[in-house]
Amino acid sequence: MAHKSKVAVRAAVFAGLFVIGVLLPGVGGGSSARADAAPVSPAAPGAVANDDFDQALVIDDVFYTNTQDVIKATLAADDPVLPCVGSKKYNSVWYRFTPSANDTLIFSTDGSNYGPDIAVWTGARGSLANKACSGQSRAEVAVAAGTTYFIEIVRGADIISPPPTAMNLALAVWPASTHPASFAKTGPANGAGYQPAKATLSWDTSAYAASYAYCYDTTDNDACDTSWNAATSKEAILSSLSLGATYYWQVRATNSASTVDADSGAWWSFTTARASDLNHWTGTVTETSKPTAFDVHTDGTHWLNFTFSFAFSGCNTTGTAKASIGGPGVIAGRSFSYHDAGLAFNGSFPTATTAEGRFSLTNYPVCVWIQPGYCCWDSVTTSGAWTATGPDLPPVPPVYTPLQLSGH
Ligand SMILES: [Ca+2]
Ligand SMILES: [Ca+2]
Repeated sequence: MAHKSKVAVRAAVFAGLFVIGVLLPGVGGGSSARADAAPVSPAAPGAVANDDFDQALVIDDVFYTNTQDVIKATLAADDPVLPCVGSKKYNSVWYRFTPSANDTLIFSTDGSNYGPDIAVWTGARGSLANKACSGQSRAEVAVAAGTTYFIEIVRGADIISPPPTAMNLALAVWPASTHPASFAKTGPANGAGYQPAKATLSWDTSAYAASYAYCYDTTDNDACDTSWNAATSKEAILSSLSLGATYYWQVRATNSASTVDADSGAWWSFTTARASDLNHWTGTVTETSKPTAFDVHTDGTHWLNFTFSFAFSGCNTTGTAKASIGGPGVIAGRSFSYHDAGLAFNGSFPTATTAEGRFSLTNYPVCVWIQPGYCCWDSVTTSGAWTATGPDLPPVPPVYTPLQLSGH
């Protein structure tokens, strides 16, 4: 069950999707099923060049990068047990490196799509000595000049669901002394207004960064007056921001070498919508009692805080879950729309006090809690219509038609 949870969590993180917890006691059951591809001979089409220890790809120097599809890679009978995960795991591929100087290196599988584990070995086939092992995407290893290191990358997860059609490995190696690369904040845009109380901060990747931290406060002094909050992904969803307040924020990237601030140290700001800026609209998913709600800026130009509930059926149960997007999004021509990788909705205003639209979910992950700490991940694909009512929408500006000349 732990493995099952690990796989699904990784899949959800890669998809970058919003997930919702639903408590469901007493459902589950462990699984020992394996998703290994059928055995293939080394000469089969699509075979992986460095599948076997004896065909390890040579890392000639760092920095080093290599990408390949390892779905046809296999486990050899004498592949070693990874001490950090307690077994040999699957789809092993091999690299080797003989440094010319003592160094400390980072081996990274960031950007791979199957959650690889990393092990680094010295010695000879059949009697390898483990120097590093990581169930995460990176391993840090002190290497000695003249020693040959064997780097083994495996699929750690017992099951990947749905079964992948490609397992893309992205291996990168760099000295641990490398500073995080300069990077930029992406949203909300600097100076943006009408932000929701659950604003989403986002930023670009900083190459070589191990982690990120963000700070937001209400004092405009290019300094953190609250505290730095750890983040491992490229966004953070804030909560319970004050209405009608201006926030100043910054993100920094850290690794074992140093810390680098985004945008060369420049702080950004955004302002949340005031309560008096917003009209609240409520309704239901059509032909059900499941609620829909969103806010509209009183000038009719933006929506915020769009929420709808949907039914799901999976993990041996049925239930209701909720999807929520803070926005803001633009309302143009009395209509609006939103879509990301797994969720889409649109709406329009037939009258000043009524709204209607549709929503759809595509492989949208929903966590059904089996017991504390473990959830069954359901993948929901559904669609429907919604209707809502609200206080009023500003009148559509009159459309002036050209004066018709008469008499001919
Ligand atoms: Ca192999
Ligand atoms: Ca400040």
